[in-house]
Amino acid sequence: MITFVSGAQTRASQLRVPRRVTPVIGDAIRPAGPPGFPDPGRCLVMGVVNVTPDSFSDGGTWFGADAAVAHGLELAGQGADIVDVGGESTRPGAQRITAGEELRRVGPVIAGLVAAGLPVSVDTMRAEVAEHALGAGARLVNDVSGGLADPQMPRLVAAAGVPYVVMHWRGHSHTMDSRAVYRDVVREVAEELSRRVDVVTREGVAPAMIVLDPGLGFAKRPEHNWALLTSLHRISTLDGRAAGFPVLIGASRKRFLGRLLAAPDGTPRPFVGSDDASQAVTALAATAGAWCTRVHQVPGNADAVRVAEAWRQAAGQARQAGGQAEAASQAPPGEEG
Ligand code: PMM
Repeated sequence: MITFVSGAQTRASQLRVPRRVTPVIGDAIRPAGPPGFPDPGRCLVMGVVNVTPDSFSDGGTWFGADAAVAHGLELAGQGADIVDVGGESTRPGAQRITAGEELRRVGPVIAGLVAAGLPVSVDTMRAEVAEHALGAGARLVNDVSGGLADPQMPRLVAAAGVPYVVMHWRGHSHTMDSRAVYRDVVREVAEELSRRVDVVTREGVAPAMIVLDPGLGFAKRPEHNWALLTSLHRISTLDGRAAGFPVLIGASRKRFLGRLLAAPDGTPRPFVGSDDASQAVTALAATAGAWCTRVHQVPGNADAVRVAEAWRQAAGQARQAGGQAEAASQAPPGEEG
């Protein structure tokens, strides 16, 4: 659109072509994280320690307590800001284990990592397991069911006053693939997460303690995961219902990456071969303002979040410079410069 400045005679210098402020990729707001965790001014890296014989990506590798503690220490040494310890596999089709077995798996590992001074989170859907883990020094509860699997969980987390990852979830692993049906995945995930936020806050969880997670791969087909990844701001704000919660992303080694990288005959890439793609997702999600990325391989992701932060800062400066140029171009003649 061309705007003519006032005056009967129009000279070329009086033609005002409003400059469009170029959209800058990477200047999305990153809401502050919950208290009790470092804020290094970038997306955090959560390193995964699965103490399970059957997790999708690394089941069995760190099953013994000593091996699991050593692995957690290694991840922290490589740059993980948080170490996430889980004892129950959530891979599609997985059957549940007892709370006793879950505790037997994670208890000594959490104790060992806390003793070494690491910030530890517990990946569990059970209040009983979370309670023991918090007693052993875990600082965050990562509940992939967002409080749906165990209704006692929100009250326990509220009483403990720790941060709570509320992930989007539609049911246990043996049913989740059949529940991956959406008309508008971003709208529905935001809506369902919003209902969970209502429930957990009613149970006493402080909003400042809540971290949201779209639950990539949990009742999601590949196209659903991609749609969610490109709409982190709508997840963070619950599609306009909230000012913005911090968001955690768990894309690492998920099936949708293996499918993206499939061989020409359609055979999905084995998950260990998708670590580079996981890092690419980390870089993009961190650039879009994610608070934390949950990953199995730390070094490349620790680099990726730093690249993303440099990008975000440059994007912020570019946006500012664009805004100043825009203001100057809108100023009446003679006031420029
Ligand atoms: N994914 C898995 C396990 N825990 N927690 C959160 N918050 N987000 C996730 O996406 C998530 C999770 C499953 O992955 P794994 O069993 O391969 O670690």
